[in-house]
Amino acid sequence: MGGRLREALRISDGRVDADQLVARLEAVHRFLGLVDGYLPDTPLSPARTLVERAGTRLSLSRDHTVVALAGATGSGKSSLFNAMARMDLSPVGVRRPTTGVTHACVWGPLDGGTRLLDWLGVLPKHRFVRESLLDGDDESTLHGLILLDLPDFDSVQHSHRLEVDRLLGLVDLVVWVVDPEKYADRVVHAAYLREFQRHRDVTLVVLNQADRLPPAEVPRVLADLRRLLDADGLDGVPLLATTIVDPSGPEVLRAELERTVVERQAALRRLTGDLDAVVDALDGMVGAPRSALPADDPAVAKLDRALSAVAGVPTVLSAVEQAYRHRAASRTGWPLVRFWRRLRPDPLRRLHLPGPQPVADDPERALAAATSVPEPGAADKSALALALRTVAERAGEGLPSAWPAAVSAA
Ligand SMILES: Nc1nc2c(ncn2[C@@H]2O[C@H](COP(=O)(O)OP(=O)(O)O)[C@@H](O)[C@H]2O)c(=O)[nH]1
Ligand SMILES: [Mg+2]
Repeated sequence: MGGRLREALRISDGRVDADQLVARLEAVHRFLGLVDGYLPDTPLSPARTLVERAGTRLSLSRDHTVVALAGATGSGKSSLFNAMARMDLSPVGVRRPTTGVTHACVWGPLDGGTRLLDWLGVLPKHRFVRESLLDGDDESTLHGLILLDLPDFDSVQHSHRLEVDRLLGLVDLVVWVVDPEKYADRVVHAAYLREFQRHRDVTLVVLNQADRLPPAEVPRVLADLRRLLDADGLDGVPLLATTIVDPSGPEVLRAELERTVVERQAALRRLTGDLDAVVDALDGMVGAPRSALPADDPAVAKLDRALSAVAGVPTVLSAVEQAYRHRAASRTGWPLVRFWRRLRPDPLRRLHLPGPQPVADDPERALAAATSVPEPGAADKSALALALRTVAERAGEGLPSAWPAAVSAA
């Protein structure tokens, strides 16, 4: 699996094919079903969670793109949210206690968006709808956008950070909002941006409050921020400078969001990034194809013998041999000897095993037969245990580390 498979499943122009994504998710689902009960649960749970989440996300709406504005306190998330909506929807504060509530604005008819917002956990009273019919046509280019204004991720309130982390795990695209003062903040980079390496295709960085820098300084700060992003493994992500003090200041962000919404790729790309991560993690549990142990493998032959011994095959064999002689003699030979032989018990019947006629159609007799073969001795049992262990070890040799124990247990 791993890298080559991933590359093969991407369409060459960077677009993700929805059917192929679904096929990959189904393959992981099948894999999880096959190993269920054999492998420990913990390493499999991220894959299980993803398969479920991806299934839900894709079934709720493929027409919507969920974009989150994330960042530190005061970077301007709420201001940009209001600027995109062209309405004051989310409270903006100079020096205020931060809010732990996520606000959402939906462009276009709500339709499937309602269930998506329920799933995202945005409360109905914090949802707004921008219908282009009310504004002439200038909002129609954002149709399908669900923009979220997240709580501050550097909030002193633990619950706010939990809410941010929860939503960052669900949204399709993240716009990281930084300001000239705090753009190099260690927390932003170490705790968040670096974690989004896999989601480079659905990550956007905005240097807001650009008006607070002398115009000549803006390119230098952008270059510095770009260097930090490269170090985070986020090379190539779009980086924009915005300001809300000038009406045209947030337009670059708006244009970027319009492009994202029209493409309808963000959700698929996000899930592809997540899927790549879980597939890479499962890679360690999947080895090269292996053939079964050959029947003439010494370990298999030994197991064969040990199983025979425990099942009482040698006892039955010698009884069959004696019974053959006994029955042959009782049908042939001198009449007096024949009569005398008939008085002696048949060795097979002594074991409650049938005579020449088959027992398959008589379960009771079969059961009686089975229970009358002498119990295996301790030596036979321990020889069997040893033979089993050897076969399990041979079969598990060279398998990825999760498997040998599972093979032995099976
Ligand atoms: N000068 C300037 N101030 C801004 C800009 N964007 C936001 N602000 C101010 O920064 C403060 C924090 O903004 P807010 O949107 O509440 O940030 P949030 O905490 O990230 O939601 C408010 O006083 C805003 O008016 C900007 O582009 N330029
Ligand atoms: Mg805010």
